[in-house]
Amino acid sequence: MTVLGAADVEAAGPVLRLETGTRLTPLALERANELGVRIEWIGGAPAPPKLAQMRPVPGNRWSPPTPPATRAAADLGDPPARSPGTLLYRRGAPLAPELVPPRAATPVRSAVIAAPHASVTASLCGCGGHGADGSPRRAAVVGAGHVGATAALRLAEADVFDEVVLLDVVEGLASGLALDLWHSAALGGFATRLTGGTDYSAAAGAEYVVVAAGRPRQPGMSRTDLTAANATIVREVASGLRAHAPDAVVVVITNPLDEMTHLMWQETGFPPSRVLGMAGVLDTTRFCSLAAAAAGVRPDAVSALALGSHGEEMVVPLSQARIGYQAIERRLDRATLDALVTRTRDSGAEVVRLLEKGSAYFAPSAAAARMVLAMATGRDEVLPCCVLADGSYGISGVYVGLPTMLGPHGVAGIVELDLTPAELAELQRAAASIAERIQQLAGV
Ligand code: TXD
Repeated sequence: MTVLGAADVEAAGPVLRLETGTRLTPLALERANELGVRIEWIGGAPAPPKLAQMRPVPGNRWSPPTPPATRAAADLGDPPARSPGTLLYRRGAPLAPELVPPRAATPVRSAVIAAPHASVTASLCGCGGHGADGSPRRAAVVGAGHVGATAALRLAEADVFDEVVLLDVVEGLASGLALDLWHSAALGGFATRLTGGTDYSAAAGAEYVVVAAGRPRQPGMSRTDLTAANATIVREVASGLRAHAPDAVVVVITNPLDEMTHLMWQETGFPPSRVLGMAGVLDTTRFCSLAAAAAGVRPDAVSALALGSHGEEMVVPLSQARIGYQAIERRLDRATLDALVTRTRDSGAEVVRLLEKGSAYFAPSAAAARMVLAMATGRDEVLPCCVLADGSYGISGVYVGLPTMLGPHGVAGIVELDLTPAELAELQRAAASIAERIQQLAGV
């Protein structure tokens, strides 16, 4: 197989003709995009990549496109629009085109201002709101505690929604915090209106709901110690969402994450593509930061993903991790890597121990906001999310952390990476443990 680099692209002129079987490095693709070099395949387009296969979720609107025979360089990878999250791949590295679903009909910013039903907030400030039908774009966050309030602020600061609604059982808490957060809008430069309350009817029409209601860990507690208390809360929240936000995509944060996400799916009765959990994005960013410190590079130069469960059975497949374009296993020795994975797994407890009261919330809220914004802006990102396994990786019927293509309506597909047999076995063991714990939920 011939592999061409950026220098070959630079020397090619306006058109680069490639024999089938020739590969371009990601940098070469980037360079082709930058220079506007058109790429033509002699004898047909390349076969889909062996590295990863993607399964569409049943009932989802997306299905994998057939690769065209001739593809312009821009179609091979327009970095900002098509790259998956920097958590998984180096910033701007193009996702293999065969894995990229067609861009969803996401409303563009200019549609906001032109929208006939533009709310005062949006029309005054031009925030990126309004759905395809011109209705205001709304997100909700249930649980106005540390994670919830911070997530609401992060969502507002992104200036994508017309309104972010914060809900909590404690009278006055959500409305007080929402008012306080909204008072920062002029300084923060966002137009999203923050409102708060106790009544789920305020979440009506929300496209996305982040659920951060529930007890956090205290020092010495495991995540599963929270199961009974938080299962009651999740059931209550699910009933509110079923009644008032039946079309929302729900992002669960409440611990124990895998079990609570499964419970939310069961209790809402929503399709699995609209119920997902946040843990992998957090665990991944923790690993990236720790690995970056060990390697002496920027955290966003590290690409990796944390799968499996949010806890003891977290799986960080090192075969998929990179620093820049170099396999992480070639950059850091085995002992260092093992120590990094262990520390990542224990990071939540490490923060809990230091805080002495409550658990982490800055990184968790950033992770939740990242998931919501990936969906809301139609960035076609692949992020590690807790999703209902569909047979990929030989796992089905259980919520577990897997690489997930996110679309505007939730889970667009699960990406199957070429894991080593040991990594695959570890992932399957994690799923089996989660399945056992889910069985026990029925009695809680
Ligand atoms: O990676 C992850 N998924 C996590 C999970 C990372 C960090 C925190 N994680 C979990 O999120 C944590 O173990 C908890 O289960 C939740 C929320 O953590 P947070 O630190 O925000 O807890 P707080 O500050 O105690 O806030 C919880 C809020 C509080 O204001 C309660 O009044 C509210 O939840 N609450 C409710 N709101 C609405 N409806 C109901 N029924 C309800 N019950 C409690």
